[in-house]
Amino acid sequence: MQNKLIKIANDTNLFLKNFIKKQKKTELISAMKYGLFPGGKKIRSKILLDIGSLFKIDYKILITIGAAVECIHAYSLIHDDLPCMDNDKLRRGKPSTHIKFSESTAVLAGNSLLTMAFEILTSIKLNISEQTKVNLIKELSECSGHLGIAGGQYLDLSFEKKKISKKKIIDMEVKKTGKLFSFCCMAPAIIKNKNQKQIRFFENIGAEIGLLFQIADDLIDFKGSSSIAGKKTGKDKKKGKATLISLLGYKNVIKYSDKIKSKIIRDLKKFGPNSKNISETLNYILTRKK
Ligand code: GRG
Repeated sequence: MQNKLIKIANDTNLFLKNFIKKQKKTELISAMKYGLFPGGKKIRSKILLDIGSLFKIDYKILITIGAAVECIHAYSLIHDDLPCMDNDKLRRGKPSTHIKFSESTAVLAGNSLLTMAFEILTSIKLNISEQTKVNLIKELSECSGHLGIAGGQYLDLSFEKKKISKKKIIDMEVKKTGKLFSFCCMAPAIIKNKNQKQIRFFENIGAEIGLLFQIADDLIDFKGSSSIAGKKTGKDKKKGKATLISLLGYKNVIKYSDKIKSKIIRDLKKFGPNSKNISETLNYILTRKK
């Protein structure tokens, strides 16, 4: 699994470096690159490739779409660390972008990575039809805005130091973290021109994977080591974050996440032997230390 992630990271980073190289140089590029590279685990791209393997979609197409997703992900991390959001000084084992540069530069570099994601999806070299590109852009913009990541982040911040129900915590986590995973699961079905029912099936699988991923992230914050995670741990309790751990307790959350994992694996089995790829990724997600 680790080797697969390294290959995905190398291929994605190479694509992004070449993409940026072809653009005119600006003062924001170094802050954008700082937020993007070395660039994290690339777990969203792995999910995209796993679901893509169920539909036998070309690797290069998936790496390109994954690169767009990683730009939005990097943007969300840059903004998440800002003093007006979670105020974190360490990310991916190095000073957060606003610490290294400045707050205004971090805001603008983040915004530029968001728009670059859509630029990537329109690129002529991405070998899918124009209509498919439009469909992907529509879904990705919905997943990123107030119905998705930005809306989820709003809820996350507004839930601090309050008693929040399980349903509301799940809704917040599915928006904040799950929506980008939903896009990764929907994209292959969109490329294959599947009907709305099938696309929504994959959207839901992505939401469940995202929830699982967020639970694992919360477990790392709860029990993990800061030096291994590359970011400060033990923050959620201090900030009074509404998480499933704070509501249900550690043991119940582990049971709950195992149940979600089994359901996802059961639901994807009908797609044939390549569904083993997603099982491998889910096991990684739940055992990861960073
Ligand atoms: C609209 C994109 C957008 C952003 C503005 C700041 C914000 C609103 C949203 C924050 C969303 C956020 C940070 C969710 C947490 C998701 C999460 C668990 C991130 C950690 O992902 P990893 O572990 O990171 O995949 P690496 O470093 O491995 O890439």
